[in-house]
Amino acid sequence: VEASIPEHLRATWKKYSATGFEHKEEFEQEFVRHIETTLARSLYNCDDLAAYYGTALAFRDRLIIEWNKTQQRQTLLDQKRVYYLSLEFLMGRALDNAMLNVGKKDTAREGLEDLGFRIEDVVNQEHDAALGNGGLGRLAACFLDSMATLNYPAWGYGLRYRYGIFKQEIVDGYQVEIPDYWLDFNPWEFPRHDITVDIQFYGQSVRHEDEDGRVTYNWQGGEIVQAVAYDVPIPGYGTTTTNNLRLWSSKASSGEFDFQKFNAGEYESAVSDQQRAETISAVLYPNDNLDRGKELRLKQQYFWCAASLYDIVRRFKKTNRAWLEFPDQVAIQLNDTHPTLAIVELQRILVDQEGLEWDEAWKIVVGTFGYTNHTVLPEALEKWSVPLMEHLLPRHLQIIYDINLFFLQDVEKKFPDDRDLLARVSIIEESRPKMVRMAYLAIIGSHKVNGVAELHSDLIKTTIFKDFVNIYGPDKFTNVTNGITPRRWLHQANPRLSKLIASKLGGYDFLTDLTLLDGIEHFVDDKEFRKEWAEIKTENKKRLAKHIKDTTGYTVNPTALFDVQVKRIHEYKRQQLNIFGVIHRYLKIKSMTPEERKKLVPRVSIFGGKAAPGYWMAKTIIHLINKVGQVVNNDSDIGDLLKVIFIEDYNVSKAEIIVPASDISEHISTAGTEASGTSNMKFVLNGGLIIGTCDGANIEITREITESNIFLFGNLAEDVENLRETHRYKGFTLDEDLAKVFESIRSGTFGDANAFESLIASITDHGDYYLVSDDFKSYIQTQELVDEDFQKQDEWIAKSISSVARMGFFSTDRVIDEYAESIWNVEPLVVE
Ligand code: Z57
Repeated sequence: VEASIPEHLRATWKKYSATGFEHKEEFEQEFVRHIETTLARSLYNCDDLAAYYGTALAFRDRLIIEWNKTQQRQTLLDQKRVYYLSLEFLMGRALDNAMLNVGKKDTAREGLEDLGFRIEDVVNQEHDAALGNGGLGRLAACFLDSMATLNYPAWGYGLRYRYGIFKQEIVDGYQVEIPDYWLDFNPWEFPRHDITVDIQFYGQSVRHEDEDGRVTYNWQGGEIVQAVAYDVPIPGYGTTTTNNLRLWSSKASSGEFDFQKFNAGEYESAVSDQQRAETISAVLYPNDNLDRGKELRLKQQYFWCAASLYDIVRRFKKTNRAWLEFPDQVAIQLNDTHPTLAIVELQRILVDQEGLEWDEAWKIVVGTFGYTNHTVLPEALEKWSVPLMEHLLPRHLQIIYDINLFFLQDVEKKFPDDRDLLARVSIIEESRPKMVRMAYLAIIGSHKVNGVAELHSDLIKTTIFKDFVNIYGPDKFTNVTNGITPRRWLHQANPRLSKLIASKLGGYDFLTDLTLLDGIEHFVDDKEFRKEWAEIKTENKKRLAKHIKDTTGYTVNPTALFDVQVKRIHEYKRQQLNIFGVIHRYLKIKSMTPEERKKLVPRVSIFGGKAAPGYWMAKTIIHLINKVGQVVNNDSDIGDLLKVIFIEDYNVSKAEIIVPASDISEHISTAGTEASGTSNMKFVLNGGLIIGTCDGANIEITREITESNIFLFGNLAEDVENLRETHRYKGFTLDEDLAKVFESIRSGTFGDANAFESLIASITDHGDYYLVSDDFKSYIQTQELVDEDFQKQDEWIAKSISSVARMGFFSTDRVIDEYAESIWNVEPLVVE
């Protein structure tokens, strides 16, 4: 079907082509038009929420116009494209970001003022797009921002969950999960009801042999679910490039539901078929760094991989190229092992549907994929049971077995008679039931494997993937240290700091070349600059203090030291170490004379983060933090010297308030467990110092900002294994001060002691796997150093400034250029 407008009619078309607003007056006009027509409201009925929608729609028009042009340009120039496959995109709010990226925030501010609105109130109406759990999902969102900013022809592919990560409420000190129904009216997505893919599940693989003896397999029967595309425009900063994030939504394939069943009176079954189909994209699994092996999760993974690959292959086929050129046109990056089935699906398409020979197809597959590993935690490494895989995806399991067979044959050739090696590297784990090891499949099906920080990339090469380094050689494995987008995490979250920096550097170029930040190092000794720097921090702390007051009722002193740990709650991230440290501080203050107390630095310990709903220990940690807060904050003997705050429902938009307000933040995982961490980068970029272990990206941050600007403590990764062994076989001695903390909890200081027994026992009786006791002393001592240094405010500010000056390396712009160069082999598009 020819869908394009005939040549001789195009002039008329072009004359009326939409352009979007430019000036304030045009913005106002568009705003009012959308309120009055799109939203069917009026000036007599326009609250902040309506104003948000009006503003969002005015900006959306601009984005979609540029989106269209970008897509046309990418199609016309037909360069190699990148596809970033991620089950999570933790986008946060879109409006503020869109306004800043297209450079029209001031225009909107003035326009909104003319119409009776404050831009901050309008922006705050937006519901976060929370399609992710934590670091991995937020990294994907930062990548999208950088890929668009750098003009790479790049698409994200994900799932359009009806429910994102749950909303957290704290009731009586316990976490309660509330569903996050966010799609009521989302102005940032465009349903593409014409872009659908039928996705098959179950059924059987049928063997067929033709007259020449050629054997083929065909996947038949089972059930079909339809994938519908929803597109989200991704504007780059300071460029017209507007890339696409395509999210798939599931629905029953007959459209509504089975009318035959319906007419036959089987109403319930007709409706339940439909509901079962819609269930696939209904909800994000709320686990971070944990694999639970649920069938619905596997269905989500295949549904999304199959729809995305169909789409990518369809686009490639339009160019009429030979299949061999596929890897020259397409790079697919796997964000963790969640999309590993895409490898198998592409092999199936090429062999079963396009009739390529196995070897030819496999070369194409391996040339196309890259795999990023984000964790070494054993409980997070995905494995799927063979019976489940066989039931849901019978043909894929066969292909996996063949991939494994050919791989093991190659290994056997290279390392003859090493049966142990074959068992160790087999994709199939010979357990009961047998399991498919997804990371191994991802390694074998990709041409590059990368970790996300230097230490982490070294660790995967020497531990979990050691055998594969032997087999493939070291060049297949590489490091790309994570980053963050300075647009959202500096310019948007901390506009005053961004402005101050721009005033010294003569403009905002640092936002697209973050290494330019080193220019502010010249002003470290500038009194006036230091003063303004400190004032901005105080302003940001006041803003957070207000949020704390509004949401918890507690009053905190903005001149106190703000000590922040916000991230998913996990034993390996050791929020328990932090709260035990807080209790230690509390007990110490209680035992001090009034004279001694005068010398103390008042501190506000701020926590935030969600626990996976089934993670009992993480929920216990949240409970303890809240109970400690109740006791300490209401202890009149303590006053401002210590406050303990748990901020409910930590998410991206809260991070934008919290991050710029920290004096010190905690990144204190057991060495060797946090692959990278990215909030550490956000805090330092906003002038906060950090206390941390030698783990993940903390190490590279230290290298950049120098050791005198960071508070490091604790055992090193290389010693962790030995310490654990020692605990297991020689028993272990509890740190004295930690013992006192436990005594105090057990005596009921923070309410029912039984509630916290399992948390204490995990340390005292079950081997202290995360080395809380081993690191306690050096943690406490380092916190004392923090107190001392904070009292020398002038030096503290100097540290803050020179740290920010040296953070250039941690921009996702650098990260994306590295992926493009060393893994994807793609070039940016030239955009006038
Ligand atoms: C997740 O957020 C991360 C790793 C995972 O395997 C899963 Br599942 C979720 C995180 C790491 O824990 C962080 O250390 C890292 O900074 C982040 O991924 C981005 O690489």
